Amino acid sequence: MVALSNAQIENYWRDGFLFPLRVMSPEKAAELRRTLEGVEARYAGGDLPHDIGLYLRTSPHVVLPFVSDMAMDTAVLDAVQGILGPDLMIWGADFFIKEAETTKIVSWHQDLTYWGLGATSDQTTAWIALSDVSVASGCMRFVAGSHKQAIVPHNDTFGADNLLSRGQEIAVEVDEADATDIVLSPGEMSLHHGLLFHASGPNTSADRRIGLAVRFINPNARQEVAERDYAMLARGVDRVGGFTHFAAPARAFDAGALALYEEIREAQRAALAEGATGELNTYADRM
Ligand SMILES: O=C(O)CCC(=O)C(=O)O
Repeated sequence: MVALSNAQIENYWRDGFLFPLRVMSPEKAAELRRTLEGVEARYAGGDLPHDIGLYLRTSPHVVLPFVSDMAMDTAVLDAVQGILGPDLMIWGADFFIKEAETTKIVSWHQDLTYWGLGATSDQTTAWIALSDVSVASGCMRFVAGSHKQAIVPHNDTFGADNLLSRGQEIAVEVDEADATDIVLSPGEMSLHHGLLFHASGPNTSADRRIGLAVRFINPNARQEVAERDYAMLARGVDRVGGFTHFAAPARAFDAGALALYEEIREAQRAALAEGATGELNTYADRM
């Protein structure tokens, strides 16, 4: 696999993001999409403790082997290693799915606002496209260089169309004209820093827009709000030990993984819910 070039690494730290990076073939992306849609169909009947939508939206890598495999794919890890170094852990993962011709959006926000990890650069998000991700289908939009500021104030809007837990929105002016459209083809990915101002619009296209956001940290990251926190070691070693490690699931939704899912959800909710001015969305731990 091809590691990031020095120029790409410099661009990431200058802009706060990097794209497009091809991490798998279009055929492989199509196969993963079929697997995802098979899981959606198989569990639509509600024979799990929570709605299948919750498991996909928050931490699917804990309960679904195809997601942990996707997150730990060599090409993905090689790129992330260029940013975070050789020791990599997966702190979280989220499918962001916007159905065809729907109004769901993501408001302008900085990821690190509610993660309890502080304003650290020891994290990055790898967002992997499993469908066409265009302006029409509601691609992400990034403001270059905005990761160089601290965490700015956010307001909770709790908007019904917002995919975020509190509909959190940056309270300062964001100049939309400065934003870059992060257009991706199936099998491509972007990387973004957790302080970067970003948002995404509605899906006006005739197909679903599907992406998996994998939240990587290195062992220097620290959970500052929740009493304990969890991470999956993806590469290298953890010489710091600030996170409880767990293994990738062996089978979809096995009993051990379902129990672990609840433990992680409970622990991470403590950070996500801190200071909330209302009830979190139904998918209470949406980030
Ligand atoms: O998928 C989207 O539209 C937004 C995702 C996002 O905010 C993130 O991955 O941090």
